[in-house]
Amino acid sequence: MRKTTQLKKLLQSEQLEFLMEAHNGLSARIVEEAGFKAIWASGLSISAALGVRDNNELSWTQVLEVVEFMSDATEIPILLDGDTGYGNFNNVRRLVRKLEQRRVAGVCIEDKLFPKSNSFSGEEQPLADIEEFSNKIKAAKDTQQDPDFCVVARVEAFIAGRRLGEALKRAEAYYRAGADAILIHSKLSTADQILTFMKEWDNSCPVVIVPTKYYATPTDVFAEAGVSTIIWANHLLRASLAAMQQMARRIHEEQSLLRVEKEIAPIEEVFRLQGEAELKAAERKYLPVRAVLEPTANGANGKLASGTEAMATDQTVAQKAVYVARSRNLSFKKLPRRAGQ
Ligand code: SPV
Ligand code: MG
Repeated sequence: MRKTTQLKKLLQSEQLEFLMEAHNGLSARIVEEAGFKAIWASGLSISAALGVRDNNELSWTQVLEVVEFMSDATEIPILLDGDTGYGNFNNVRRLVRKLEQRRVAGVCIEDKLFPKSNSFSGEEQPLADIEEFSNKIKAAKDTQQDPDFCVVARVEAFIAGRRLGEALKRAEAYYRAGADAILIHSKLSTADQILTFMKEWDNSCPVVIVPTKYYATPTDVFAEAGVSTIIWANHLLRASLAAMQQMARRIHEEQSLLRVEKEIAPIEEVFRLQGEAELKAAERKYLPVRAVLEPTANGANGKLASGTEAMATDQTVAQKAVYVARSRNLSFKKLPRRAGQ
């Protein structure tokens, strides 16, 4: 099933669904292996992982490059946190075209102004004009080639200190403009704003939430309220921060790897997550073989002609080398050709 279709089905499913944050190819693969059905490519996490602020300090093509690595590394769909769309309707159109080319399943855009700030930082969060933002949504929907590409409209009314009426008015306008789902955001430590929104929302399209600040509310409460999808927005980044800070301090203090080696992932796990096994299999399939002669058990020299090993430039030469080695009772092994040979 196409990634776009997977994401659309997830947003429209009857049961509560979950997206987990990732910020690069490696974390995206970890999310997929953990069993999640989809990935949230978080603007906060991607920018933080690159050491910059979540204030559009990354250019949109830099974000695109990161999300391309994530998309290549996984088969589950990715919903990109596209901030405000990096400009006006025209920038959104170009973004959607580029995301589709990279097999990114959807984009979420928020009704703030470029350059945006993270929703949890500071009080000043100016909102976009409703009509202008609705047209951005419309432009995105008109641009997509794949009918299942998803555009999620994020309502920041509560973040900007506005009331329920404003949140509902915006959500309805964005739905009418073609949004596949509404993301309603809140920075309160309780879920009050979200639950009152859900009571009034007429369920015309699915609702997505990000319970980073109201994390103490049990997940069942959201399911009962009719929420479609929960985004765990930054938890892999924050877990890795804690692990890296602790490990850097330990190794700095201990000036030795002796005690820490057992506590961290083995190098082989890094290779596995990078997909080393696939490359090995591909080498067996695509690289010409060479026969290497080795001394036999009785001490005979494995030299074939003047060299120490019979290099094969193609299969036929390799087979000849193996044949000669066998006829002289020499042991041999076949190795894949190394780069430059
Ligand atoms: C992100 O993950 O970048 C988000 C969610 O936009 S939040 O940080 O809660 O604004
Ligand atoms: Mg963001």
